[in-house]
Amino acid sequence: MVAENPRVFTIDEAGRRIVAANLVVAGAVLLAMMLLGLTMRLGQSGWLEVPPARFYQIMTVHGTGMIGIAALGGITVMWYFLSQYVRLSTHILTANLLLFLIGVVIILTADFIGGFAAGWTILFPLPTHGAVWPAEAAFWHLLGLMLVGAGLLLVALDFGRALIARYGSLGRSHGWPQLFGLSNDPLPPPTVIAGTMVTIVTTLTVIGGASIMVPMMINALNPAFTINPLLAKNVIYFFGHSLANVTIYMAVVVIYELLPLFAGRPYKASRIFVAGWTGSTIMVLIIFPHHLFMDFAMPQWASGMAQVLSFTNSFPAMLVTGFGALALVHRSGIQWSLVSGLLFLSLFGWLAGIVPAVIDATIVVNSVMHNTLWVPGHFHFYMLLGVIPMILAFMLYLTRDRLGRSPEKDSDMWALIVYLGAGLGFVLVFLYSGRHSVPRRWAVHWPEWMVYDRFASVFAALVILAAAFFIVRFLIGLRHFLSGR
Ligand code: HEM
Ligand SMILES: [Cu+2]
Repeated sequence: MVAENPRVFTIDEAGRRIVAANLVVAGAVLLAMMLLGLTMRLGQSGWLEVPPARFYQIMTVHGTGMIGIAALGGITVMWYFLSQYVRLSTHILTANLLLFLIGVVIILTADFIGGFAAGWTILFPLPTHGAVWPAEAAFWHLLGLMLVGAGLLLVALDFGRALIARYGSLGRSHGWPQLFGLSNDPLPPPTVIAGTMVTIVTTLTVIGGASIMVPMMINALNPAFTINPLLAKNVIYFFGHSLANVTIYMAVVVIYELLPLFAGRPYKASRIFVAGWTGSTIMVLIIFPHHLFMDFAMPQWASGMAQVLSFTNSFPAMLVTGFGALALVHRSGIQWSLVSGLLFLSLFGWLAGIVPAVIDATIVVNSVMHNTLWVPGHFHFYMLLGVIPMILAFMLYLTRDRLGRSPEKDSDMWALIVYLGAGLGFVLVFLYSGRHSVPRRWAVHWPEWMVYDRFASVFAALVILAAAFFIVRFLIGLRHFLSGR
């Protein structure tokens, strides 16, 4: 078995190849989806003619594709680091990529050719009663989603198998015996604890998603088979909220594993760390009713619980990660480079992005902000400035910024500054527009709103420039990684 806190990560050739393939696909899809995002902003700003039906197809592909690559990139980060502690299957990671690619082709066809445009949230009954597109398009879109989900489920089950083989149970690999004072053994490493959480949450989430998508697919083929829309909405948000969130918990291990390399100190788990992650494991799965505050048929206790838990949900894992990272680098003489810079950017994006999210999860605020651009504002904050920089940091680490590189060689820090500055500008425009009640998911904006949309378009173009720079650097360095040097 490999040492706890390894300073050098080992990976065999098959592993390197599939990790590289995953990241190439993630990088390419990320750029394509960003360009679709820019297209929407340009359409709203009146600078580009985007027919409304096309806008909603683009919106659906963009949202689905982005969550898809956040999951693909996140699970690759997790796989790479977790494989330092437990034996994972490269075949399963390969199967996941194939399922992902097949799913993407089906989704693109269903949306851009079939016309499906019900948004990434596929809320029933819109997908099958869209009127603008045939019900078969919904069937195929859902099938594509199921394939992507099946791939993730396979990887999560492989994680679970490997963790149980090494630690005996998921409770042990989560550090629970130590947390409850039942054992004095050393705690599992942070990545193993996080990997356990990801295993549990991903498995439940994907199964939950399938349990509503299958009935919806039947409904698409046979409208006589009906579904309770409120039940559907609950299950869909159990799936959608948890899946979008678990991508952060997958990718965050890049901080636990790489920051120590720059700071020259190990990142160790503690009982507080385990407690934090345990809190997040439970809460991330039960706070989805904060998406249903406007559904007055929901029991009041569900909304109350969701509001309270939304306040506390993200804090545990986030605080232990944030404080842990600060303690780690405090007076460590950390080496600044693109990778360590992106790691810090991602911490900032995650921590700061939670604030507008929590505000929106407050019932009195939600009743005003619910369908405004505040909502994309908060999730773009922690996705664009949190999860994506974690994945980019991992890409750059693998291919060029290996340890030992002196910081003055990084003449490319401009890309980091542009990404941060323009990314922040982009999400702040969303939030500001939301505060001024600009609705979300409107293809056509009033002229009064267009000035915001134009600022957002310029920021988006700059973010894409910086992201393209990171991804090209990654592609250029890929040979070194593949050859194992
Ligand atoms: C350059 C970067 C990006 C741009 C320009 C962009 C742009 C947009 C726009 C204009 C919308 C529609 C807003 C509206 O409702 O009017 C949107 C929605 C969305 N975006 Fe992005 N985005 C970017 C990055 C991301 C990232 C990194 C993620 C996640 C990893 C993401 C996930 C989503 C999701 C889930 C939706 C909601 C789709 C729906 O309503 O069904 N976006 N984005
Ligand atoms: Cu949520």
